[in-house]
Amino acid sequence: MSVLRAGNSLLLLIMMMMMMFGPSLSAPRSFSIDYKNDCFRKDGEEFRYISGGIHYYRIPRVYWKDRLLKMYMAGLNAVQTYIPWNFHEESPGQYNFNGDRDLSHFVQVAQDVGLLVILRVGPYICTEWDMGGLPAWLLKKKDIVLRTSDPDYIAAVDRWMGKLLPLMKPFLYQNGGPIISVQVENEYGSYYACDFNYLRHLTKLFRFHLGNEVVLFSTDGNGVSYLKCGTIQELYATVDFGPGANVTASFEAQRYAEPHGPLVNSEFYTGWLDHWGSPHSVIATAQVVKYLNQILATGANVNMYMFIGGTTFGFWNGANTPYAPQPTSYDFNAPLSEAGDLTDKYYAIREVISMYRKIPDGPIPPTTPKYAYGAVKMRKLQTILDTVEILSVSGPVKSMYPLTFLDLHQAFGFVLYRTTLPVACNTSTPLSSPLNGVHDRAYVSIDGVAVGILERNKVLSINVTGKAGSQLDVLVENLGRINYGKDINDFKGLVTNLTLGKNILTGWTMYSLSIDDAIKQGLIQEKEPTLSPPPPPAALSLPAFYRGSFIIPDGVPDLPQDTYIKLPKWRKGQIWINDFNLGRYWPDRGPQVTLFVPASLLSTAAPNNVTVLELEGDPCSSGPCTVEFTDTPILNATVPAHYKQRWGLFTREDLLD
Ligand code: 6DJ
Repeated sequence: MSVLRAGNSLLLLIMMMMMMFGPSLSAPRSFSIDYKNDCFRKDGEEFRYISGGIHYYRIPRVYWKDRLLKMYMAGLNAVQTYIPWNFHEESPGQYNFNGDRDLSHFVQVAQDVGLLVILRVGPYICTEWDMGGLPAWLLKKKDIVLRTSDPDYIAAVDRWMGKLLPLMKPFLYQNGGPIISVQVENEYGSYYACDFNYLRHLTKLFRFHLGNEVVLFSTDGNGVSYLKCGTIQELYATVDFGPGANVTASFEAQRYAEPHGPLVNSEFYTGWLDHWGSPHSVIATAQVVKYLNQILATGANVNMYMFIGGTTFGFWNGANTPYAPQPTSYDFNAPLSEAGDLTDKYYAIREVISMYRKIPDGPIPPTTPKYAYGAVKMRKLQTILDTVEILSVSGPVKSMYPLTFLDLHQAFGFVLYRTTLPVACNTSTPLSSPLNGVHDRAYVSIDGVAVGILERNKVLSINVTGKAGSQLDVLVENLGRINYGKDINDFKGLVTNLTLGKNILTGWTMYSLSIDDAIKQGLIQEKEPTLSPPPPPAALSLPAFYRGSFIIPDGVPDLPQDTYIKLPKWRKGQIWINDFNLGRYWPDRGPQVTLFVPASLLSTAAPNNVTVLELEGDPCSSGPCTVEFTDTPILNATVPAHYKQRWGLFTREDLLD
């Protein structure tokens, strides 16, 4: 009897301790690679992930939970995100993990929703993001060899990882968090450098900060030639490939680097990226589900790139070579649209997943409603030339030859280069960039009259006329740094001299323009009215600001809602909603016509300001002008025939049979 009672009390004690100390008394959490059985093991059990790509830096924070829940309800058990270094360390040593950049919060929300996390830390991440996520300030050492053992590059990487990885450590699976694996570098085997010491250094660095337990892996293309320079023994090698690839052959390629262990496709393409001036990429749902099914049937692990693409707000987009910048939308033709909408592709993928794992019970969060706020009347404010002193906080810098953005301590946006015509150009004289050094687009005016546009790789020369001593203004736009390949050291501005006829232009005054700050501080005003009548509409106008505002209507329930902005008569420029830099519009080039405006940018308490910097035309010169808020996105407009080009490996056709 007393033995029984003693037994009972022991049981009670154990139960109480379990309740008090929770999982710490149960078996430790573990996530590892089982080389014998070719699988992952989670807490000792065989485990396979079906994951989806989501980039927290492309979705407003308020929508993280909604998107993650939709992913969970599709049957995914994990999500994958990159971490863009340049988004968190815009200036050396100044870190930003607040608001939409609150990575820890994102990881926590994923865990709360029931998803594991695969972190792709880089430092290089590609992802159609400025310079593949590397901070442009690295280029201050002009001859830095990025993604190698270059000591200056390594020193910056070490500092960044010393900040980032300790932040992530508590979120590792074995420490109670959702992070099951961490990727080092990205498609390194596609990079020319092939510096194994660099990969080894990164691996040691990651181990130092994260410990020996976490699964570290690499991702490369699905061919031995890619894997050769992308893999080292200390990193588990995975591959990436989309619909149309030979699944068996692709995993055989992985087996070249990893004879044993789980099969992993780290990027299975559900869609594809766009470029300004090229047709919108679409990958048919039938193709996506056919190949997803094949991958799952082999027992492989998969991450769908992207499950939701989102939006590349502001100036953050990258570019491919030959120079082709990517648009603001990163919809990617993914199963959840840019705005998080449920699509047929979503349901079809869910259906396939349901053949392999139980889909959670419960409702899928519905598509968020969109609202057409309608036309907003815009009025012209000052031109860039009117505002240059206000916009250039640091004041003008003078130099014989043009300086780059970086020389002027400017990362993104616009710099105005000013000089005078050294000789009279009574007849048309070529103003040229003989070495193709306009990075990337320049809006040229003489004595305050727009005369032409120079563009990297496309327009290297325009003809101008003018008097000797006329003021020449060249507003240079950074259209996004190359994010893939050997040309990622992408300097911006006038990176080589301009010539006028046979003369090299000298004696430059340069203004770095802080437009984001000026808009925040309300510094851009309406132009003083002139007595002379407005000039007739010209083919080209001076880059100028425009503003309008609108009020969220009363009496409609659940406003504000998401919306899309469309600029039908406008040509190219940048949009700010209230103080937020929404992104570039360029309907002339296409294929993107509308920009996604999340409701979180809108206020019901005050009028909402729309500020537009239009670079080429003046839609207000020929009567009233408007922008329009609509409830339907347009991402697939026809692009002008002369801009259509094949981007080597970058078209969806390359992915399909
Ligand atoms: O890892 C890369 C992704 O970040 C792989 N990839 C995607 C994303 O950039 S283009 C789209 C690309 N790699 C370049 C090689 C394409 C054949």
